[in-house]
Amino acid sequence: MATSPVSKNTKSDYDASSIQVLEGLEAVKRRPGMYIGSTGPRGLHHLVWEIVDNSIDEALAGYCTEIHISVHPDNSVSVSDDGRGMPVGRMEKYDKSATEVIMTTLHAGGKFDGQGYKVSGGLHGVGASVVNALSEWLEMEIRREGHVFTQRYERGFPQGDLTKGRKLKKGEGNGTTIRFLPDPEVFTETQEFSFDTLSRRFRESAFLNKGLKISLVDEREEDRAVTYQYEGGIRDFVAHINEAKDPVHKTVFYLEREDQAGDVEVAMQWNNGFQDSVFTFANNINTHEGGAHLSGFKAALTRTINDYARQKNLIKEKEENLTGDDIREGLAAVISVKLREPQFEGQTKTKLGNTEVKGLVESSTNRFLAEFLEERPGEAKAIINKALQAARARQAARKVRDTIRKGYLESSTLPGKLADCSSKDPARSELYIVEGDSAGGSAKQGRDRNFQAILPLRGKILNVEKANMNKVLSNVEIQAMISAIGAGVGESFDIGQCRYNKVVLMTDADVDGSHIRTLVLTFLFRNMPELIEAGYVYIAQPPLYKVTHQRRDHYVYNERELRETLNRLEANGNANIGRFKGLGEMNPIQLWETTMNPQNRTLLQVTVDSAAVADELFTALMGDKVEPRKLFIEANAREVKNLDA
Ligand code: 1YM
Repeated sequence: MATSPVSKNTKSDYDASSIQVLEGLEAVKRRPGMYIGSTGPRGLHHLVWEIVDNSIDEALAGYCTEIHISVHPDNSVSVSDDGRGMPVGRMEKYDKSATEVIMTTLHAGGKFDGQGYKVSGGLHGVGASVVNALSEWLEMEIRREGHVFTQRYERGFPQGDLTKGRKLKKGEGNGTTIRFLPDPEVFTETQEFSFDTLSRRFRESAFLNKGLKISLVDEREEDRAVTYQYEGGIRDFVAHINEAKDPVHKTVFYLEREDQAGDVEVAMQWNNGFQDSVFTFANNINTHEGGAHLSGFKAALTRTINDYARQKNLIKEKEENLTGDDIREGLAAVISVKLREPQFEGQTKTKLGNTEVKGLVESSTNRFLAEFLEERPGEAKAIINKALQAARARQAARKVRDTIRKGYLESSTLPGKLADCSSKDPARSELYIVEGDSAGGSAKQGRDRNFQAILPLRGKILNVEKANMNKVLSNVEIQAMISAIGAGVGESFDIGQCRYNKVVLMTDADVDGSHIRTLVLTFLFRNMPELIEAGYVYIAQPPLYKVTHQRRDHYVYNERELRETLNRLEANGNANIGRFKGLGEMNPIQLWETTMNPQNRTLLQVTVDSAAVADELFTALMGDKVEPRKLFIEANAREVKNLDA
């Protein structure tokens, strides 16, 4: 919002600002990706985040308690809140209502008074006008000053002024409702809103804004509705993360501190797993790259736990201190700060730069955690024991790792089962990780040995969610993968050393195959996340059926294609349909033609959108509690497929 003093309303001023408005929204239409990241599914959902963020800002300012979102059958979305209602007064400088200025001016999200926190301003944070520009139509309803105000836009152009309509009924409170239809000329592929994507984000927002009620209704399907409201805020978030795990102590640690510099909230609880799940947020934005709040938290955690353990003689005088990694093993934690002027840095602008926040988080965590431990000696002991166990396992793992490094990495011996390619150029080279020796044999014969390497895995690899590092690194199949990829593992992983820029998982198209694939993906996600982030990990798509018709073979990859192929061939029962039970059933030539030949194959690239989502997914799939896992697979079958994609 232009907060500069209102200048004299001369005719030329009016023209100038009108032209600016037009140019602004035109720029958005010309290059939508610059403003919302993409015109794919992410950009589409971004439109909703942009509008809902305005409602959340209103909640942060203390005026809004409920947000309701509906997805309508025509793929339009409405967002409604019970805040003050967007300002409706006339703005002299623009000769327009404030509403229209907000809806047609880029970055007009700023607060009039410069007070309070804002969600927007993070990753994209471009304001409602961008949504307006990219919507075929958008309708506003503002309940404020005793009346209902309405206005409609088409592709960002107002269709008439903001109109003051009927009086508010008794009991009808203030608020804002925006309904919009994403412009099909911008979001070209048929794109629909995903209930799962929307609901997951709203649940996260509800966790991060204690007490705020967010409900979502999907009118496209019956009975698809959720409501989130958490009186415990991020305390409930941590409990949710640990839902599928076994906590090692009862009470979720929680602190809240309001300070001149900003508000801090920390919640944590240890579980008996081996990974840490520490999520950080600044003004509700997920700071994937960490930053000042995370550094402050880590420093305080390491120091306070060590101090306590020494004071209670749980670490002996001549023993080493526990490391940060030891202490964070099995830790589920959420750190959320709210700042007046957050500085976002880093490659993806998700690293918090405000240096003053480190001390703030550090001192509050030190103090509250020391008290927490003093007051609950039983829980404190369980936490320290968990870290001591981690320390022992880590020392053992270090020995194993040294052996691996000496044995494989340093002398650059490759595993015996690997049929390497002749190319030494990682950019050209591909590693196929193949399920079973027989499929491995076909792949070895069928491949193009110039640039395709084959590593067969025997049976199931170890489930890394259920084993500590020591065991993981002692597993032969895992050792073979690590040394074939050649870039090390864990903290010492170096993507620059990676011997292949494509690592392709090729498993049977059945339940066992998908289980093995999940196991390998879990291992990679936990121990070489950079490999996935770099986009080096792929999934091969072997065909499900071979349709033979008039002596020609047609390979088919799913049931829908099977029906289509049969229709197309007008086979009328004259075709022979063979189902491939596994990769091993294909001869080398078939395997090459259908699954490995770059000319014909489809590879699905593995991407992990949000670390928190991925973490939840892997824990639910691979953790040891059966019930949540079953539920999760049922509820997220589509997402699991997306994750693979
Ligand atoms: C469904 C979307 O946009 N709600 C909303 C937006 C605003 C206000 C209240 C608001 C803010 C302020 C004062 C203030 C906005 N105001 C602005 C601007 N819901 C939705 N609810 N009064 C009302 O921040 O001071 C932008 S959005 F620019 F006026 F501040």
